Amino acid sequence: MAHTGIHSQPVRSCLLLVVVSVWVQQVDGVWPLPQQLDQSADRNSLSPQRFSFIYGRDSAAQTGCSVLDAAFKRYFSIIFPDFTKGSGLLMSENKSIRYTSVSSVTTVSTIVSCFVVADNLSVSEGQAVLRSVTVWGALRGLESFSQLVYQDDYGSYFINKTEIVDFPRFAFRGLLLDTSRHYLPLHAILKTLDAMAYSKFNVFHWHIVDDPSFPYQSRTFPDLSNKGAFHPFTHVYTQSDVMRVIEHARMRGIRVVPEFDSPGHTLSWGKGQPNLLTPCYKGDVPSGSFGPVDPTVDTTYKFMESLLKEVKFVFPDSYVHLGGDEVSFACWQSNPNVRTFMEKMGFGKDFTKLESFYMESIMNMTAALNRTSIVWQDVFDYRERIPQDTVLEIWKGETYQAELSRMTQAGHRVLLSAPWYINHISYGQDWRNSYAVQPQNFSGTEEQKKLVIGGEVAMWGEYVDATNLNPRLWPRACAAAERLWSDEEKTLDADLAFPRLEKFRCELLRRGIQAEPLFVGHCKHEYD
Ligand code: CP6
Repeated sequence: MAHTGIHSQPVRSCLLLVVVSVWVQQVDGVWPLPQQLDQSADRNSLSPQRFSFIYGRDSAAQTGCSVLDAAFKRYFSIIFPDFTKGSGLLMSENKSIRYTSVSSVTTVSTIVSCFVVADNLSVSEGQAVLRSVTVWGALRGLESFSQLVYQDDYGSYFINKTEIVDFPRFAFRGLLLDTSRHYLPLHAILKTLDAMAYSKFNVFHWHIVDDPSFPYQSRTFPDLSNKGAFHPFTHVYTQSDVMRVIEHARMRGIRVVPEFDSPGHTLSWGKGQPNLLTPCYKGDVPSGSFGPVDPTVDTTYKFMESLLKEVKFVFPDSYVHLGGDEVSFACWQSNPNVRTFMEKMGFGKDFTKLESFYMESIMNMTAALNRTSIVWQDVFDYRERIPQDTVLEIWKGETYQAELSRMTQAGHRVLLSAPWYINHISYGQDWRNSYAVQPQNFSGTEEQKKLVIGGEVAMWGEYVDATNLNPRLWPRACAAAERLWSDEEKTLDADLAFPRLEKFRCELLRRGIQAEPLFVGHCKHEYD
């Protein structure tokens, strides 16, 4: 498999997963719910000593496929936590192990892996087969498989006979973390990526810099973090940190989309990049404070071009998020140079035109770098005619259905985030609100509905750091994960989902994710 496979994959990675002749007691035990799931009460036991993952004989992917080799090891540890201490070698030499080979579909991307489940009583039945067109689909199938295995009161492992056919409803299933309001240590980000994979999220939207701090250590402009981070050494993401995040994500089938939000939300940039921000005026004199990026000078565009070139080099994903939200016009208005520029450009007093002028220019840069822009809805709200392939992200809560209609009417692909701002908390089971969201319930044609490519859970960082990130994210983000993955018709009833989510939350705890409780109750295993 090509090392950069995930970045060339279409976001829409279809997955066909068939688990046949597998054996289990907990019916409907998979979160998010698979598209088709048939489970019988036939239960088969699994023996950790005799279990291994192997590649199907005809699979295009074989040992040496780094993503799946590593996933086999991870999922063995997840399924059998007590049996992972010794050697990492999982292959058993037991003769009773067999595998079923399945035909390959295409060359590079075909993966067939075989679960081999050896059972003392019926060895002939001791196997499970996972078929997928892509490596990424195989990862999702391994996750589902791992959720099917359970232990009885004596610690024996079981799995019921199960058949699953599965694929995602939406191609883009994102989670936003904000590392500017609070610095999140690398391990917190990596752990979040683990948990994302458990819920089948596939995009990490890294809102890496913003007003309060600039933790990204740039090679081209080292002063941005030297002067703009909370601390120049301890509160930064070095190039090697960023590479670790990207690689950790890739191994789990997760893309990393960086956001360099401008022209607003850039106060921290100004510390290390003189003359980038607009000086605000009080009457005829500079007040000493700064506003958004100064869109009237060439140096700004030269800087942005260099920065975006670096971003392209460092982040291999085809998407770059350019922000464009919440630009305050007061400072621009106060500045005489900006006012002169406005007159020269014929913008009158309409500062949305100035923002559009700036955004258009950096969207063009991004396109010239062969990257697709994602921008917040404000950019569309100010100027409906923007490059057609730009993806628009909706964050304003009140009006999101109308916005979905307007944006898709204009032919744009859209991401929905507004109803999934889970940095907001309230008393009670607020996951039910996330669960009730229907991203395609707006007035529009079938063609328009198809332009909704997915959505994002947003965890803004004003009140969140590594101490409370996990319980605030999990299991609340799981509700959106199921909405983005599963069939709408089969997931209408939150009461039906509740016991399955409770169980998944316990599974997250077992895997070391400190997910908060949904309500009164207990897990079989309690963790501190
Ligand atoms: N930071 C940036 C933020 C927000 C946005 N952009 C935000 C706005 C409203 C709420 C939560 C977050 N903190 N850069 C909006 C996209 Cl409720």
